[in-house]
Amino acid sequence: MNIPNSIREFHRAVRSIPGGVNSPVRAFKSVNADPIFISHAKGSQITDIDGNTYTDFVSSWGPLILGHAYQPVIKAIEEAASKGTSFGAPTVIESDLAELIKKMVPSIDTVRMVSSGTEATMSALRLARGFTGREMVVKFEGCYHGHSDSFLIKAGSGVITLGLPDSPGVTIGTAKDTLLARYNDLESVEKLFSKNGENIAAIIVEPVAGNMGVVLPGPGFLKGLRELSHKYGAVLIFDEVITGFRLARGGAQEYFDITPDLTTLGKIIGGGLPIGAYGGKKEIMEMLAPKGSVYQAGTLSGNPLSMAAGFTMLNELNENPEIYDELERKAAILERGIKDNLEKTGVKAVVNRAGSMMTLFFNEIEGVISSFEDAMQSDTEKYAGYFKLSLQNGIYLAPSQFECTFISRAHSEENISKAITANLEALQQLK
Ligand code: KE4
Repeated sequence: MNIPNSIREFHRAVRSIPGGVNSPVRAFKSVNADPIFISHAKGSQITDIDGNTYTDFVSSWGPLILGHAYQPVIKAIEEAASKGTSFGAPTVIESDLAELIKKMVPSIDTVRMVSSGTEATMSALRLARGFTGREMVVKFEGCYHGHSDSFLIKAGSGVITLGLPDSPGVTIGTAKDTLLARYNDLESVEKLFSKNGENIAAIIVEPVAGNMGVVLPGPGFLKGLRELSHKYGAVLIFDEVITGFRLARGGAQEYFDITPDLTTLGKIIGGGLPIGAYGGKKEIMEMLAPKGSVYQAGTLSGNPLSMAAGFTMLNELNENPEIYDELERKAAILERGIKDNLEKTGVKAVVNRAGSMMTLFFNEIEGVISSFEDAMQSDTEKYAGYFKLSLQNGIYLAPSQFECTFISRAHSEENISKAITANLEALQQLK
């Protein structure tokens, strides 16, 4: 890889920014490589500051389901910006986006906009605690819900990517209220409830896990969580920051036909601008200030530029549901091609896919990867080699074994075919 400008800029960045990046996973540490600095992107193509162009399967970690610099989104942002960037006062576009979210996700009676997925999940937990008067939360090993203290316990994404089983700075007082269960293991949840049921405010779950790599819910898992939360009076929170509007117009809850009490959202609903949101049952949401007593606020919540970008992107998805069939078709072709390549080369790996999100695990497990424990048996060194070979072949993948490959509408058949060829070349060098 010829990236002298990125290397120079990284050496510059580390002098002013911790680790040279504003989010850890971007540092390429777990793939033992120097990070590339991006100049620009359009559609499925992303170009670094050395002029190397790649087909992008990171999609800014999920938001860009219609591809980079999608013209109607850019136009909406330009028009909004020309009228001012932030007012700290209500605007019409906030209701436009809130109503569209309600229409696409019927379990959401009202929704509060915030500026990140972390803010959304942190606020949803506070709301669930305020609504139930209880203190504990059940989360799952390997699931990542952003970096608020209560969730940095055996979290996924950058926490496992950097091998941090949990984070310094999270107090014992906080950690004691976070109970850990195993994904796809209902018994592990039932045990927690039988012991602490009367003090568990909420279960929070990624309905399809994307932060230990893609791990799908097994048959009955989500339904079992729904039943348990009903039985014990806990709030069921679906963290759909990744799956929302990605797996279906109504997200994972439509895809699996399970209705949570609260849903957290992000990524796609901001069209690539800073965003988060949480919403759900009216009786719960009404506890939020200023109507209720649970406090949450934000200077840039409902920012008109993020609202304009998000509304434009969601509206496109809502009015063109055939997009999901197209994403499914393209992702299935990529999955099939990779599986054929694994057959051809004999490389031991597992492909997990849900719609247009997937992960190739370099893992010798026989059968399905269905838990954090399974995923953690993956060979991260081999993934690092695969990542670098792919990059050399013009394919930009997540710089971590424990993230997602995202397919967008902007990926052409040719892009997918090229990715399958590049995958074969990389696997042949790895075997
Ligand atoms: P943000 O605070 O990063 O907007 O959202 C946090 C979050 C919450 N819930 C889920 C299911 C998420 O996946 C995320 C953030 N995802 C990671 C990557 N898997 C963001 C990338 C990064 O941290 O740089």
